[in-house]
Amino acid sequence: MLTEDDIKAHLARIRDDGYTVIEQAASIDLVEGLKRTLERIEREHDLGYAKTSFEGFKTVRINNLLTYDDLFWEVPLHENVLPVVEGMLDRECLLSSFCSLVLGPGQEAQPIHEDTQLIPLPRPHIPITVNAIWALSDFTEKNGATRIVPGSHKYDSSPDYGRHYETVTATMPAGSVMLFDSALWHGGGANVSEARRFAFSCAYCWGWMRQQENLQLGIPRETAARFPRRLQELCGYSVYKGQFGHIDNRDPIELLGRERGKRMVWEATDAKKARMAAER
Ligand SMILES: O=C(O)CCC(=O)C(=O)O
Repeated sequence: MLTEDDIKAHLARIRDDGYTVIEQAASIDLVEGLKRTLERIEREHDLGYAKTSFEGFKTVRINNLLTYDDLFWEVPLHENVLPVVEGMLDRECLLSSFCSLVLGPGQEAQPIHEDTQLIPLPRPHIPITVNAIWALSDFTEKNGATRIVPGSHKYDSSPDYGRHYETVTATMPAGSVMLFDSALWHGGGANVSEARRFAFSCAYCWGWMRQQENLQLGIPRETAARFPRRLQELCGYSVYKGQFGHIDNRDPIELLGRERGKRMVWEATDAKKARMAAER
């Protein structure tokens, strides 16, 4: 488990270089279980390659992963990853998207991009989304390890789509997780090996932002009701600062049969005023 000092060191690296690698974040047992589960789901649901060049014509991507198997619930909540994300954003952050990225042999390199470039904010800006790339296979030069441009999260522009850039390859052993500020320029590598490259992308955003995947509508209510409370909150059954995300002044987590979390901000303000008056 990460210590406070580990968390600080990872946060400093992300601030300075745009990324950090958490080695041995996940146990080999968990990694093997996740890979087996992905393979079974691909078979059972007859899932094939993606249909766009960005997603990869030789890549299998499964979106809305939390609906497929309870084992996947461990990923967004992982104790060696989530505390670093919470340190970059805050504890009221949200899961933005969670999908598998399984690159088959012959997959070409993905164009260099950044994940928030469609958001009309001047660059550079504060981190608004954090992506965790989970290596479920060893990530190598040959099998399509993610390529990154270190420090590019500080650039004042996004990359030109389809242009060639000098990159560093994020090679890392299976079980490692690369966490990066989503403004970092990056892209999947080319898989020129004979084997598939298994990975997840698990991205988080601020609680005041729109998530990339609509998890409240995409995950059946009865599935979300079985999640641990923290995962429910991450999926949007929560209210940011007691203001954003409420339903008629109620916390959406009540829809899952839970006690509400924090009070709404306006109620909390009155309660604070009353408390201060009573103390006078
Ligand atoms: O597959 C990878 O290594 C990176 C994928 C990626 O950056 C994306 O799909 O946005």
